Parts: sequence; C-alpha cells; structure tokens
Amino acid sequence: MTIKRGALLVLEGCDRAGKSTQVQKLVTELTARGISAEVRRFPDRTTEVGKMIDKYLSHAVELPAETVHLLFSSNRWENCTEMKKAILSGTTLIVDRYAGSGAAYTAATTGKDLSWCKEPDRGLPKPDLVALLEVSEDVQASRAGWGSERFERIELQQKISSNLHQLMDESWVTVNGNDDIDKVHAKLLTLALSTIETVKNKPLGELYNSKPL
Ligand code: NYM
Ligand code: MG
Repeated sequence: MTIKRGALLVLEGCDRAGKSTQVQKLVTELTARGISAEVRRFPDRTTEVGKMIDKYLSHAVELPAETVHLLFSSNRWENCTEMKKAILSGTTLIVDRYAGSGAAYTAATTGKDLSWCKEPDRGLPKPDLVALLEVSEDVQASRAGWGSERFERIELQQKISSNLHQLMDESWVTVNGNDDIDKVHAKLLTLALSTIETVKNKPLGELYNSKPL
C-alpha cells in the first residue's frame, strides 16, 4: 500500500489578519479528527538565518532590502527538505505565511517588481492551497499588537494586500477574515479537508514551475 501524501496548506494575509490563530485552530481540529497535521511558520525564527531575520525585524540590525529578501527566501529553502519529507510521509502542513508574503512585502517596501521578488522562491514545494485572509482596514486597525516590528505599519498594508492579490493563481482562494473566529475557522476547515482529499494521490508541485517535483 502506498502512503497517501499530506497537503501543503498556506495561510497568507497582511499583519493582524488572524493567520496565526487560524493555523493553530486548524491543526488542533485536523488532529482531533485523526488527520496527521502540523504547524509551520515563516519566518522560522529558530534557525541561524531566522535569528538574523528576527534581529532585522526588531530593528536590532540594519541590512540592505535585497539581503533581507534573500534571507526570507533562504529561510524557506533551509526548511524545504524537512517539509517535503513530512508531506510525503502523510503529514499535512498548515503554514503561517510562505512565499506569497516574501514577494508581497518586499515589493511593497522597496517598489521592486513582483517578478524579481518571486524569483528566489522558484522551485520550492508548491502549496496545494493558499487561503488569503482578507480583512478591512478598520478590523485590522482594531486588533492588538501594532507597531513593534518593521513593516507593521497600517499604511503599508493596502499595498501588501494588493500585491498578494496579484500573486493569486488557481491554487489561491480568498477568505473573509472580518468574520468571527469560528466562522473563518469553519470555512478554512472545509477547504482544508477537501484539499487533503483531492491531493492525496497527486504529486507535490514546484512553486512558479509547472512540472511536478
Ligand atoms: N515577512 C514574512 C516578509 O517580509 N517576508 C517573508 O518572506 C515573510 C515570511 O515578516 N510583518 C514579514 C511579514 C511580517 C514579518 O512575520 C514577520 P510574522 O508573521 O508577524 O511573524
Ligand atoms: Mg507580525
């Protein structure tokens, strides 16, 4: 019997969209249903590259924008062998930000075009589904925790959101993040369950490339 692979599910969105809450709730619910599922998040601040990103985001160091962009991408590449292994052994990964954030944030903060920003992530495992959590500026502004890190500025968010929309392909869906937590969770759970079922016998794709890995 061949092992059915897990799915690579990504939540994207601006700061304060509710991604981390929803990622956690999804993994808890999938696990309760007997489905092997784990959280991953980017940036992964536990690695050496991640520690450098953390220092940059917390204003402890200054780095050129191009360097930071490549660090974020490199942080995904250093995790990709392990992620692929988990997925191919049957575990579904629910990922809090991925390459979408990489391109959308750098393009918004530097004015570089999206194709330049996407290039370093080409060939990473392709998400089977990217759920883009959309929140209104009012809801975003009302949520706690603004202001401590670089990029967490309300005036940047509209540009980031517009970039995220430009990155949408057939694997992306939008989800209304203004709804209450349980309603958003129910929507994401339905999407997750159907994606897990749909992809279990299909090869994992390569990001920004059409051939399977
Ligand atoms: N961010 C995140 C990027 O600029 N590029 C990336 O590739 C990723 C994954 O890091 N403001 C930004 C978006 C966030 C910041 O993420 C930290 P979080 O989810 O707040 O820990
Ligand atoms: Mg944040």
